[in-house]
Amino acid sequence: MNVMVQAAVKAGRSLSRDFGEVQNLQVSMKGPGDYVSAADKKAEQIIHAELAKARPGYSFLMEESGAVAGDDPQHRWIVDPLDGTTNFLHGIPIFSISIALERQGQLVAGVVYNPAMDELYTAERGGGAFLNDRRLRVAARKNLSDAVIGTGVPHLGRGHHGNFLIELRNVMGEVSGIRRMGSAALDLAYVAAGRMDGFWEHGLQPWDVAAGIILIREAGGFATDDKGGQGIFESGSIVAGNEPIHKALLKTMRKPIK
Ligand code: 2AM
Ligand code: CA
Repeated sequence: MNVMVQAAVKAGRSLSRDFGEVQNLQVSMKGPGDYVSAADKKAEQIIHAELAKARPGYSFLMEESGAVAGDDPQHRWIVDPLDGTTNFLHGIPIFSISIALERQGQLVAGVVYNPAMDELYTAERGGGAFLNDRRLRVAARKNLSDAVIGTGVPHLGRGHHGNFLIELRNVMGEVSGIRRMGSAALDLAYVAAGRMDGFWEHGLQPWDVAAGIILIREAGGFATDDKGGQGIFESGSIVAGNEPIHKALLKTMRKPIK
C-alpha cells in the first residue's frame, strides 16, 4: 500500500503541475491535446518507475504502455495514469490516477487519487476502504427513488448509443438524480464513499475499474458486469452499488421499453 500511495502521489504532483498549464493552453490555437498526451505518459513513467523499483519483477498492465510481463507472473499492477482525460484536456478538475494490484488473478489492493482535491482512496483485501484516513462504507439508501446514480455517456466514435439511451431512459425515471463525472475510477471511489449510490458504464478497460472494484467491495458494496456476473474486465461493463441498489439497477437498466 505504501508503495502504491507513493507512486500515485508523485504522479499526482506531476499531473497537477501540467493541469495548471493546460488551463493556459486552452486559449491557444493548437490547444492542449499533445501536451495532455505528454502529461499522461509522464505520469505513467513515474508510476512505472516507482512500482518497478519497489517490487522488481511484478508484471504490468498500463493504459499507455499496455502489458509488460515481469519475471513474477503471480503479481500484476493495473495502472491508469490519467483517468478522465477529456476533463483534464478541458481544464475540468475531475480526473484521477488509478493503481491496482492483482495476485494470482485476484484484486488485492487499489488506490484512486484525485490530485485536484487531494483525495486519496485506498483499499486492501480484507482491510476495508479509506478516503485519506476515514473508513468508507457504501451508502445505506435502499430505494432507487432516493438514489443518485453515476454513469458514463458514450460519445462520438464510441459505444452503443441506442443501447445506452434505453438504459438511461429506464433508470432516469426511477432515481433521484443521474451524474456523469467523466472518470470511471473516481465514480467507483465515490460509490465506495457513499457519495453516489450506484454507477454503471460500458466500454471500459481493466485499468479504468480495477482499483475502483476493490474499493467498492471493501466498502461493503457490489460490483459486477451488466449481467450480474464476474466478467467486468472481459465485457468492459460495470454495475455497482450497495446490495439493493446494485440489484435494482441491474433490473431497471434492462427493462424492455414499451
Ligand atoms: P480515460 O479518461 O482514461 O480515457 C469516461 O466515460 C470514462 O471512460 C473514463 O474513465 C475514460 O478513461 C474511460 N474510457 C475508456 N476508454 C475510453 C475511450 N476510448 N475514450 C474515452 N473514454 C474512455
Ligand atoms: Ca481511464
